[in-house]
Parts: sequence; structure tokens; C-alpha cells
Amino acid sequence: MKMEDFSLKGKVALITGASYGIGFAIASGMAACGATIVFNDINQDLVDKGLANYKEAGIEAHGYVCNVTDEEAVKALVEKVEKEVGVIDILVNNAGIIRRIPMCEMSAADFRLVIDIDLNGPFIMSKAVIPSMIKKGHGKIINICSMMSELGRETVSAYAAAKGGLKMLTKNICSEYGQYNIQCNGIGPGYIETPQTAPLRERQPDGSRHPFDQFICGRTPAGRWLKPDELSGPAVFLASDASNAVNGHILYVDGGILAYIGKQP
Ligand code: NAP
Ligand code: GCO
Repeated sequence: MKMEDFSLKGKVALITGASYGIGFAIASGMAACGATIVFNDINQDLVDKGLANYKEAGIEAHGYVCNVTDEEAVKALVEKVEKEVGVIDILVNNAGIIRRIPMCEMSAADFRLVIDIDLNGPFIMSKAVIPSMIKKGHGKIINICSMMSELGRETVSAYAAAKGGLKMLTKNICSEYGQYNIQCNGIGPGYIETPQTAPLRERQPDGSRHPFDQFICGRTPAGRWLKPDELSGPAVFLASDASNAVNGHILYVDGGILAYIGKQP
């Protein structure tokens, strides 16, 4: 093994929904290791904000408006990126939403929306980039899964169903396209400090910590929420030649939650 096996120099990485949050952190880590960064978000305002964030971090990123659930728009995005930047070597399916509603109160429309973005989106994006990866003779797909790829909890039925499905889509892309030197793996973040989890961490009216905040710190051996940039190293590993023999694997970056029964109250 050589040090350059961990390098992403000369590689084009597309990270979906990466104007901020986990996607931005993963893109920043990949840029630090030499990748050219391409990202999309659902409107120009978010893309512009993302470009400003990348510029502030010293990263010349390429930003495009594209909804990952729109198959025609995704095909057009990939063609445009291939013309303007280059063939996509690394795809990170990061874009995702959550709806926290008790299942019997959740509308079918809300359930479908979460499945559409969190599961159909990665399918549509992967289907669009794989043909060029096959032609090029290599490719890396990284699906951002979740604790909910393994565990359930109240109010997140649609999200857990989507992330459980994303775990199996990861294994299926591995099975179907591993023969073309395409590695498809997942990252399963634990509880990360981003806008998506902000409602679970906000202070109560009396100034006390949110009960869920206290719960998660008791369930995590490290006793804390994780930071987005703690996912960057694992993502760079799975995007690099150092992981060419790793395929169909979900790498949980959770501070040990899945290994731990939780602190005795
Ligand atoms: P976030 O802060 O909500 O960011 C999600 C990004 O995806 C936003 O930029 C969002 O844009 C974009 N997006 C949403 N729908 C999209 C669509 N249809 N097409 C393109 N982009 C879209 O979330 P995050 O916490 O960074 O999470 C990123 C990923 O990690 C998600 O897949 C999430 O499920 C997963 N995850 C998060 C955690 C955590 O603790 N935070 C843990 C495990 C897994 P808008 O701002 O317009 O919505
Ligand atoms: C929730 C959280 C989690 C995190 C993440 C954990 O409501 O439980 O949003 O689902 O987003 O997926 O891995």
C-alpha cells in the first residue's frame, strides 16, 4: 500500500445536497485530499449559499440546481457535469430529509416524500452515473445511511424504511456492478450536529437540555453528539483506492452507539 492510495487527486466527486451539513463536510474533506468538488441542491439560492461556503473554505466547487428525485433533471445534470467538469468518479448520495410524525398520524404523501428523496433519489443518481463509471473502468458510490438503517424509533417510520432500503440498495449495487470495478458502500452516521437534528438539541423553555439530547449522550459511549467533519475521514477512505476491496459495506460512524446498551440511569 502507498500513501497515494488515500489520495483523491484527479478525481471528480459529486456530493448531493451539499450546500451545508454533512454533505458540505464530506465534500470539504474530499477537496482536502485532492478531489474536484461538484454539488447540487434544490434551488439557486441554496447553491449560491453553498458556493459561498466553499469559497470561504478555499474550495472552488461547482454547484448545480437539481432535485435528486427528478430523473430527467438528474440525467441532464450528469451530462452537464461531464461536459463542464469531467466524468464523475465518486458519487455521494447525501441529500435527504426526515419527517418526525407518529406513523398513524403520518399522511401517505409525507411517507412517499421521504421515500422519494431518501431512497428513490440515490437510485436515480446512481443509475445516472454508473454507465460512465463502467466506461471509465472504475467508480465509487457512497450512500449516506443512518442509525435507522439498523434501528427504529418512534415517529421516524418513513425515514427508517428509506434508510433500511438504502442499506439494501447499497448491497445490490455492489452485487450488480462490482464486476466493473465499482465499489458501492454506505456510511451510517450516528447523531450529528446539523440543521436536520437541531430540533432534537434545542434548549427547553426553562433553559434545560432537550430530553432527546440527554438521551443520545447517554446512548453514545463518547457521551456527546458528533460533528459533521468526523465523517470526512471515513468518506475519503471509501472514496479512495485504499478501499478498492471494500464493497457492499455499511461503515457506521456513530461513536459506538450500535455497540452500547446505554448508560444506566
Ligand atoms: P440537512 O442539514 O437537512 O441537509 C440535507 C441537504 O439535502 C440540504 O442541503 C437539503 O436542501 C438537501 N436536499 C433535500 N432534499 C433534496 C432534494 N430533493 N434534492 C437535492 N438536495 C436535497 O441534513 P444532514 O443532517 O446534513 O444530513 C445529510 C444526510 O445525512 C441525510 O441523508 C441524512 O438523512 C443523513 N444523516 C444525518 C444524520 C444527522 O444526525 N444529522 C445522521 C445520519 C444520517 P434543503 O435545505 O433545501 O432541504
Ligand atoms: C432522529 C434523527 C436521526 C438522525 C440519524 C441517526 O430523528 O432520530 O434525525 O434519524 O438523523 O439518521 O443516524
